Amino acid sequence: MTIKLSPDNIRSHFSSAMSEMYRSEVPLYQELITLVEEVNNDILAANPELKQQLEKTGELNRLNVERHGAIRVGTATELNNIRRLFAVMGMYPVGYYDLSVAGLPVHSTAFRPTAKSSLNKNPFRIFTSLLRLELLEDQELAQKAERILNRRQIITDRALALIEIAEANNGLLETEANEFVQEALETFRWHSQATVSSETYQELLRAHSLVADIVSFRGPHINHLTPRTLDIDLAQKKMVEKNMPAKATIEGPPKRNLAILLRQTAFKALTENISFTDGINSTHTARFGEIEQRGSALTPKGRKLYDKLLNAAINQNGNQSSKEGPEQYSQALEKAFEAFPSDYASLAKENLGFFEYHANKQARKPKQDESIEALIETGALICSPQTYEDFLPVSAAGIFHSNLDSNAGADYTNKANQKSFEESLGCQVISEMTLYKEIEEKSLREALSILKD
Ligand code: OOG
Ligand code: NI
Repeated sequence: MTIKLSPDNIRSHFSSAMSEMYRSEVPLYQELITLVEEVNNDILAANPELKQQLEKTGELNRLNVERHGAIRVGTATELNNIRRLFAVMGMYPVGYYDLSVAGLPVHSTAFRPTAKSSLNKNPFRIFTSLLRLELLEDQELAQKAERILNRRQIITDRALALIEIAEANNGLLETEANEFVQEALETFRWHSQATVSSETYQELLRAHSLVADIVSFRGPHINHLTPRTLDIDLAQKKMVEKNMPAKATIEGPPKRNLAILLRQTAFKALTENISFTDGINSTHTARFGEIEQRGSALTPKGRKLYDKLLNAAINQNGNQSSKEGPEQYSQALEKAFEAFPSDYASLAKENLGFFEYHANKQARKPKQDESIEALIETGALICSPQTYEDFLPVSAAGIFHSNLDSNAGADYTNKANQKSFEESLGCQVISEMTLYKEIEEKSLREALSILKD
């Protein structure tokens, strides 16, 4: 048989294989999945309008399989190969995230599907960070770290061979794809045996705990997998009730009637036993659990307003971890976001959000020159908000920090370098704003042509 398995199908298989692996590696993750499923079922039962909206946008079916994860790689070659690996599953680098502003020696992108139909099939995303050894103060140690990294190969020989086959043949046959999923999984597996001595590990840890996590192991272990909840406040409450070590504050916008962008919370990294090459045993904290609630994607104008209000709340209150405490931060955040419209009509009118359009097939044909607004008004065109499919740098920094125990406050003051990141990656990152705009325009064109038929 020469039937190829589509990248969408390979991604679905991979996402469920990864979820299964993480479930067995981190049992608390399974508890989180169960908790989120319960919350989602309750919310859908109590909220038919939300259910209808998710049905309309095709998101209801993906809800129970929707996950994102994160990895951290050490070198340009690793990032480049990871890009090729994800491309086999239809995942492409979207967005550039500079985390140096938050004192983290990494910059990142998110590999994810880009077409609406692929997102709805399975929106599996991997937030991928590249270590920036050039930012470390101790350049001698940076060189040592580089030598260690250059010795490892994070993708198996067979996976690399299958990537080459996929590139040459424009896809994989089903048997090849099944093998690829198993081989690719190896890259993300946890290894409790470090590749360095305890002394080197301590040195790396002193430079930055992220450096120790990235350099000391055989590969970029998946450090969390995140299910999507429809009510993060309720899920957070349940996490606390179940004595999960939940983070004190929810990252992102405050709780509002109209969900925008992304809200996230996590349970803190587990302390796990590891052993070094000199036989000494110790512990390492890297892997954690996270949940997210997704809301409307914002236009550049909407995003600018979001950033302004978020910064106002942060500046007013120090930051979340300051002495002021999480309560005060929440209040400052809620107050600041009163300036953000809280209904979809205003979001659309003020050009703050991205939407998608569907034709109401029962509607009458549009009259000549009938405006979009009029078609929406009469119910011929149905306009739904697009879900935000990406990440937020300030939130990501908050998640990183909640899982790092030392020297998280290093000051690299704004060293964004998208160009160097793209050179390592081997291509440019895709602009998320362009994707949302294209989905909006295409859905409008299609809906209008259905109505006119
Ligand atoms: C990634 C942290 C960022 C998110 O959802 O924003 C993240 C990491 O810790 O490697 O996962
Ligand atoms: Ni995450």
